Amino acid sequence: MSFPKGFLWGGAVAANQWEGGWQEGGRGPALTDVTTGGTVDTPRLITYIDKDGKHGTLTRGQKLPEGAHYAVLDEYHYPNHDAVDGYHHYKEDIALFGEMGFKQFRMSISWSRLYPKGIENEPNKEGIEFYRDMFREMHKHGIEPLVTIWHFDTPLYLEEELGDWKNRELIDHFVRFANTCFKEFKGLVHNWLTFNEINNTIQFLDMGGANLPDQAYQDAYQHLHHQFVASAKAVQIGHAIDPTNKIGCMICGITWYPGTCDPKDILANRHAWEKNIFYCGDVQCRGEYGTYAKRLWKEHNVKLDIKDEDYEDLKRGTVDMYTFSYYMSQLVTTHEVKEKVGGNFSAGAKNEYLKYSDWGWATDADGLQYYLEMIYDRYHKPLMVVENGLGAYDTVEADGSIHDPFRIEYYRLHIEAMNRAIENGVDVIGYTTWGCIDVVSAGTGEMRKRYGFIYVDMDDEGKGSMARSRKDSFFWYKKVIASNGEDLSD
Ligand code: BGP
Repeated sequence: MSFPKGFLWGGAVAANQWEGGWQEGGRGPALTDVTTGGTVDTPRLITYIDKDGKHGTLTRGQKLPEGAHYAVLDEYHYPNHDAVDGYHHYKEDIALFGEMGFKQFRMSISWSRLYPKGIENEPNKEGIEFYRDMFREMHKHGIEPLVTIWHFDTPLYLEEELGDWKNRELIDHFVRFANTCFKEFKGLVHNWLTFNEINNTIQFLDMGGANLPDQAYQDAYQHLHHQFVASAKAVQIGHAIDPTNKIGCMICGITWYPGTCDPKDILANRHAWEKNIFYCGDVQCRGEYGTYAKRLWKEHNVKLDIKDEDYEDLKRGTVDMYTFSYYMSQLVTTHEVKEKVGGNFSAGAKNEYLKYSDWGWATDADGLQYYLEMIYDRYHKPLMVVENGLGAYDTVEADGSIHDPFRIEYYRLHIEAMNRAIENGVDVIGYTTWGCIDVVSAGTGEMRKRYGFIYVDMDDEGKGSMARSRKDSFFWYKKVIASNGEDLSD
C-alpha cells in the first residue's frame, strides 16, 4: 500500500462541538447554544420562550411560534456551551495532534465569534486574535490548517431576526464574514471549505419518510441557492485575496445503493444520487444546476428566485477541490421495507450485508471506494475525505488506558478502501478523521458517542475534568501517519 508523497493525514473538529467558550471573548450565540442534548432515540430540542413568557421546545426544522424568542432555559443542559473546551485547551490539543504527526487539522471558525450578531460592520478583534494564535500554534507543530468557514453555526440573530438562509440578505453577511477570514488569516491558512455538508438541507427533508408540504421544499431549495451563491462569491474573494488559496466544497457523502435489482429501484437509486449528492456538487464544481434539477423542483412545485447575476457568480466561483464526509451507505427501494434501520441520521431499509453501529450507522468501507471513484470520474478535481469515523462507547480501564480495537479496525478498512481508489487512479490528497479528539455529537448532543484518538473526561450531563488522554488508536494512527499509510498493523 502506498499513498502519494505529501498526503495530508490529520483529523477534524468543528467550533460548536469542540470549542465551547460560548460567552467568552465577545462571542455571540448561535443556534447550537439553544440546543439541548439528546440520545440515539430522543431528538435534541431547541428551546424558546413564547410571547406570554412560557417555555417551549422545537425539534430540527420546526418553526419558532410567532412572537417567541430562542432562549437558554434553566431546566436544560446545553452541551455545546462548553463543548470540550477547546477554547482553553487548544495548545494542549494541537500539541497532541502534533505528537500523532498530523499534517493538517480541520477546524471551523465560529461565525458569531467574529461577528456576534452577524450584521456588524467590523469584526470582533478578540475573535480574530484567538484564531490567529491557534493557526500559529498549528504551524509550530508542522500542521497546516484546513478551515471550514461555516459548520452549522449561523449567528442566532440571523436565524431569528432574518429568517436564516431562506433570506437572501444572508449572502452579504456571510460574504463579509468570509472576506474577513481570507484577509485576516492570509498566509496562515491556505486551504478552506465554504459550507460543511451543504447537502444536509435536502437530505434532512426526506429523512424517516416525512411527508412534508411543498413549502418545506421551496424553503430548502431557496436556502441552498443562497448558500451556493454565497459560496461562489467567497471562492472568488478567496482567490483574489490570495491566489494560492485552495477552496473546496464539503458534501455529506453517503453511498446510495438500490435495494433490489428491480429496474424501478435502479432508477430510484440514480435519482437519490442526483437529489442528495450531485445537486450540490454539480453547482459547486461545475458552476451550474444539473439537468435533473428541474425535475426535482417540479416534484414539489418549487419556484426558485434566481437573479441574473447569480448564474455568473456560480460559474466564476467553482471550487478547487471536492471534499466530503463519509460514514456509511444507504439503501433506496420502491418495495416495502421489512427491516428498517433506526438511529439518528440513518433511516430506511437495512442492508443485510453490513454491520451497524450502536447509533444505526452502516459500516461500509467499499462504499467509500465506490464514492471516491464515482465522484472523481464526474468532476476530475482533487478529493479529500475530511470526515470519517466510528461513533462508539469507550471504557476507561482502572489504570486509565482505553482500548478501542473496533475504532482501529474501522479506520484500517476505510484507509485500505481509500488506497484502492488511489491505485485505480483517483486523486485523493488528504484524509482527516472526524472528531480526532472526542467532541459533542452534532446529531445527538451526546459525549458518550465518541470518535476520538484522544479521550476527553466529560459526560452527557456536563460533568468531568476535561482532562485529555491517549486511546490505543492514538498510537496506531501515529504509526499510520509516520509510515504514510503503509503500516496499518496493530
Ligand atoms: C457530520 C458533521 C459533524 C459530525 C459528524 C458525526 O454530519 O459534519 O459535525 O458531528 O457528522 O455526526 P454525529 O456527531 O451526529 O455522530
